[in-house]
Amino acid sequence: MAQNTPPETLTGNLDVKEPYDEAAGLKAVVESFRHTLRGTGVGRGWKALVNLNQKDGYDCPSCAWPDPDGHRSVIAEYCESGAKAVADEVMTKHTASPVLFQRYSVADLLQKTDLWLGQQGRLTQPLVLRSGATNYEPISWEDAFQLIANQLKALDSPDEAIFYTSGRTSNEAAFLYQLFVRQFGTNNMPDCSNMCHESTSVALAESIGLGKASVKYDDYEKADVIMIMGQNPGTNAPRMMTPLEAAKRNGAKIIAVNPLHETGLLRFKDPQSPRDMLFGGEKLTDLFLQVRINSDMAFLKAMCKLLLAEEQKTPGKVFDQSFIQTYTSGYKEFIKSLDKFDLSDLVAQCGLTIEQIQEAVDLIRYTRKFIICWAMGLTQHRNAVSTINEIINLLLLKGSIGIEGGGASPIRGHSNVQGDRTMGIWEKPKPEFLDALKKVFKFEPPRENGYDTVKAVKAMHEGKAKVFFALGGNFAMAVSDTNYTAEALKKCTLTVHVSTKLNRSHLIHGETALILPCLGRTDRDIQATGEQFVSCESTTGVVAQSHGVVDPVVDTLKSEVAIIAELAKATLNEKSTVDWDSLVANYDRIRDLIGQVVPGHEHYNEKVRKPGGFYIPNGPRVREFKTKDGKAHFTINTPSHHDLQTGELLLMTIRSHDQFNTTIYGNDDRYRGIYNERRVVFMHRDDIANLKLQEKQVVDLHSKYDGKQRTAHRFMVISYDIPRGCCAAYFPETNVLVPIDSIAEKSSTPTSKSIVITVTPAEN
Ligand SMILES: Nc1nc2c(c(=O)[nH]1)N[C@H]1C(S)=C(S)[C@@H](COP(=O)(O)OP(=O)(O)OC[C@H]3O[C@@H](n4cnc5c(=O)[nH]c(N)nc54)[C@H](O)[C@@H]3O)O[C@H]1N2
Ligand SMILES: Nc1nc2c(c(=O)[nH]1)N[C@H]1C(S)=C(S)[C@@H](COP(=O)(O)OP(=O)(O)OC[C@H]3O[C@@H](n4cnc5c(=O)[nH]c(N)nc54)[C@H](O)[C@@H]3O)O[C@H]1N2
Ligand SMILES: [Mo]
Repeated sequence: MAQNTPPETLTGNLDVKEPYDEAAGLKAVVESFRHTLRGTGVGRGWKALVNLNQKDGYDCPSCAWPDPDGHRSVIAEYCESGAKAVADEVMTKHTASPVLFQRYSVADLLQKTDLWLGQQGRLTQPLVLRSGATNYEPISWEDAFQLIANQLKALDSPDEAIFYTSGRTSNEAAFLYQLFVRQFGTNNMPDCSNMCHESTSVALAESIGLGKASVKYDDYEKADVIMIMGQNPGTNAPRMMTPLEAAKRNGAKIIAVNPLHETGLLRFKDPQSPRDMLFGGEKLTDLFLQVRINSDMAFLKAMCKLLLAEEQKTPGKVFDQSFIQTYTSGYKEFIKSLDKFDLSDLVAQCGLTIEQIQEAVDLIRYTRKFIICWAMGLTQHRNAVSTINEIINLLLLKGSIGIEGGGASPIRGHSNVQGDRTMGIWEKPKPEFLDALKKVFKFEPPRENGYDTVKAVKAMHEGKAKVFFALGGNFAMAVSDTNYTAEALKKCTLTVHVSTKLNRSHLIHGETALILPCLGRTDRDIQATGEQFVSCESTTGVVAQSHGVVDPVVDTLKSEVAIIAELAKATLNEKSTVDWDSLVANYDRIRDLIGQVVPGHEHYNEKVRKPGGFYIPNGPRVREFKTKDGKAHFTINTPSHHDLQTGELLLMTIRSHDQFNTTIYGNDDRYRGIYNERRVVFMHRDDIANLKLQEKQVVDLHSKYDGKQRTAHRFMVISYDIPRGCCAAYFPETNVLVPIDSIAEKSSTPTSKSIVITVTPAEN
């Protein structure tokens, strides 16, 4: 079988040091500059950095954390992670030009690491891998569009095509993309959200009627207690540390719930605060709760039970009874259901003591100003949707939804993943959205639900889908069950990737394959009527402009908007009711159309030009719950047990400090003290001893599911402070272990954070 995974070889240079005890600080600033300026040319790198997240600059491509509502730091609103993402995009020294593809065949490139692939720089020209060919070769834009259009038109049904989206696509490109795909005739629009915060969207829609955060940026600074669950903000949302620090200065308490003592949760130095740089940063976490993997629901239930006891002691003081009566349903049933769960069982499940949980309860007992935030540590489990619903139960008891300084705060990942969904990138579009499309564009949109990512992989396997088109991302590496997913992609007649950088998905291809190079977030975008900007939505629902600032590395790149429009023209011909050229010429015209279709985006052009952008309307924020009965819902959820057999461990697949999803910036994970190696598995020292393994021993990891064994070869054992029975390793290398059928109930998100594995000495 041809290789589908990154090479399973070790660097041989692993170095392990003590984990950091503080995040950011001078070291991060130095790292940022080193990364940005290395290879970018000082002028380009600097220009890119100073414009990052400024009100007239571009939106950081690294994460969906919002910009401050008011003051912004003068130099730049950036962090180490953003600087690395920018450097990755603006690098000029190397370009992945056709010469590279002449020199290396696809088979050669497959032998390279993901780090090496990314280091080849920006893609410069459309490339085609023709049926049976060994190397990609240049193709004109026109021929590329014609080739795709011909294949799409030759399909028996539009549902035989799949159109994936990653989360960097702007609102303007996303809106045009879904319009093209629906005019073509399918809702097969899986996106990275399916693997990310889908569980959040499903849970929040069920319980509070909107799948988005109920907090605003400023709420952080007004909160009394902030509980951070299943998230590593120091690495993955470093700019969130600034309001957390401000909250602390205002007297807030922070609770962290995580199997790992993540550095960013311990202490933080704001690289933009001279005071911090001189005097040392803030101790962030007041109460660290080292839970077992996937025991969060048991922990939350234990909290609810202890809070109920407090409420019974001092009725009306602990729960917000007036909020509960006016705005919620299901309270009585929920309270009654708590009797079914034994407190000591719950406490034992999460691996904490009752005193620790009581401490958390004491912190929130008398306050309503309570925020809970969460990320992948909660969304990627089988019972993820119910766990998130349990978060809402707790917030509803406290009346913490729709008040200043309180609320639900999922922290989204990709910088515009939330906006893409708002623009209609969704395999399950709402009938109202389709009705609006029909009215404005005068066509009959398809009404049947399309494929999510997991269903898309299966459809390709089964021959039900034959063309795979990706607007960004790295599907083959991001989706679970790497070998299964790769085999699915290889069965396609055509795979197409619109990309900024070379990645492994270009090498795991259908019979014919295309790479279409596009402008990135940092690039200036000039069209017929002049320079254009795009817009993005942050995790708190602010829509703001993003202007590219550097000249594209070559002039052959097209914007995502232009690529979609050309493809639509070539595919739909006279069938389309849209004047695609005029939309590309001036993106204001796209925004005018969005304003007619998407609620909250009326007068889009005017509102988005206001400095800092605008908040889109948010029901829960004003206590309007768009559920069937107009109330916020208490739900009854049951914790799930992982009955591990002897020798089994529960694996979570996480990010290192030197990666952005599947883009690897380097082999270090500085905050966790790991240098020069990614193939490591973090284990408790007693588990290492019990399994008769040694520190730094090379092992294979196996998962068994539905009678099938999957193996990830060659990882080095690291003794780490992690609960017994739990272990951690980096994705994407461990995605081979995540079975395609192991998905969350209701959201179908792969269970990337709870995989039962065994660990054995490496075969060779
Ligand atoms: N630099 C950088 N920034 C990024 C990204 C990146 O790769 N690099 N990716 C972006 C994207 S798309 C996303 S979605 C976000 C991801 O941001 P995170 O969700 O922070 O990313 P992960 O590394 O997956 O970390 C999950 C965290 O949850 C914890 N965890 C795992 N399982 C459990 C559990 O069962 N319970 C609890 N309580 N905790 C658990 C882990 O120990 C870890 O701290 O970051 C975004 N920002
Ligand atoms: N085991 C495991 N698997 C996971 C996760 C996990 O925690 N564990 N996390 C999941 C999560 S949260 C997510 S969001 C997914 C991520 O899945 P994806 O979004 O599919 O993956 P990325 O690595 O973010 O995509 C990187 C590629 O996007 C392209 N790119 C970058 N910028 C642009 C741009 O501006 N335009 C275009 N067109 N292309 C661009 C580059 O070519 C780059 O190689 O992975 C998921 N997979
Ligand atoms: Mo994500």
